[in-house]
Amino acid sequence: MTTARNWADARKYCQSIGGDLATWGMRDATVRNWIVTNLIQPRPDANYWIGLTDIEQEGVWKYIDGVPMTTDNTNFSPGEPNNLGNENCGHLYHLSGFKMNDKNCDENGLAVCEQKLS
Ligand SMILES: [Ca+2]
Ligand SMILES: [Ca+2]
Repeated sequence: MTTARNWADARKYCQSIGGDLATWGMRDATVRNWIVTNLIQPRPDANYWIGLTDIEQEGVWKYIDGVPMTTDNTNFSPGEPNNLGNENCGHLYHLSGFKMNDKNCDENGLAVCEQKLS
């Protein structure tokens, strides 16, 4: 979570440490809120990439583990995702209390990585 990167590089970073951008932890509101409160709010000046994208098909949002977006497993701000100027990557947006937003994948953000425990 330390260096700002674009979405693809954030994903590569997570994979390089044996995980991927966060999926199940973002779907579960309890876990998501814990992450925001304990890991993200202490550094509220940044945006945080998560494993949610409509890069394959515009407007069809999916988690990178293949789970489709629903209203229950996301918390987009009202009016989002809005694809404003072609936004295909999901992040937790510092200007909206770290609710979800779609953002241009080339912009910089920190990575919320997740790792499976075996
Ligand atoms: Ca889009
Ligand atoms: Ca947006």
